[in-house]
Amino acid sequence: MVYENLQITHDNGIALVTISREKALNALNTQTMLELRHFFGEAAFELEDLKGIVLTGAGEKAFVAGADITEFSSLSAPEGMQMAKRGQDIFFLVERFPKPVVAAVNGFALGGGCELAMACHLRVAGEKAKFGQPEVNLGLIPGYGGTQRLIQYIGKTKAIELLMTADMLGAAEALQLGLVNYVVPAGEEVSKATELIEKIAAKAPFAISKIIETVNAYYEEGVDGFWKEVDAFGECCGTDDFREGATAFVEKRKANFQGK
Ligand code: CO8
Repeated sequence: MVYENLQITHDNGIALVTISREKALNALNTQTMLELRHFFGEAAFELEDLKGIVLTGAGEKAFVAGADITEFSSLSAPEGMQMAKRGQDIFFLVERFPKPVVAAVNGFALGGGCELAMACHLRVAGEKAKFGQPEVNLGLIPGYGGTQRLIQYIGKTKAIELLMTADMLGAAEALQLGLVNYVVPAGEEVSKATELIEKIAAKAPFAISKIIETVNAYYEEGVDGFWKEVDAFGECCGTDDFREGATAFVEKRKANFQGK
């Protein structure tokens, strides 16, 4: 697939995905959503020696200012359901991606943009970043998982307030509430996100994929996360990397994981 709205670079094992519709504050139109689906569902799996993915928005003003409002102003109820379900499925691809995905939030992360950042495993915010779910201003509610993930990150008390008032959170407050992992000076979001991926890349890749799977399991309806952990722990024990990690500890040296 030829991407119109995603710019992708792949250097030193780190894919930098930039959503590039700067004139519309990187709003997620249908084409962009299709490109995200293709990247996280197919293309990223083919990148050699991938350590992780940094997701950001073009320009200094926005990460993503939401779903593209010009595209959905006349949706019928069934069309709205279809669009929300399709978007949720795409964001699940992000959340379930087996390597770390870090959002580098360089400005507005609103509506679908906040939801996309929340689907990432980690979030680094620039000091000018702003987060919010302003859908009620449009007579809507979030449709790409925002009502669920916002509660997961910051708890019901503050989440329901933000969802009902459409108030925005600044970076410092987002950090204090646990919505983001780090706040950095504007312009340093991508380098901090890259640093986090490099740190994780020194660990055993299979174990990292199992961390993602088991943490996600906590929130999955009908899944026993404790049992999932038992299962995944056993799988890790069957890897060469586990033997290497344990041997390296005994030999007082740094482990050299091979991802096997
Ligand atoms: N969609 C389309 N265009 C947008 C969007 C958007 N979400 N946000 C900004 N733009 C466009 C503006 O229309 C403007 O275009 P133009 O220059 O052609 O007029 C350009 O980007 C610059 O924006 P502003 O001039 O408004 O810039 P300001 O600095 O004055 O304001 C804001 C910045 C505060 C970010 C403002 O643009 C804003 O409020 N944007 C909308 C934010 C919003 O409501 N987001 C939520 C959208 S709904 C959503 O995401 C639901 C997701 C789930 C959907 C489920 C399926 C139906």
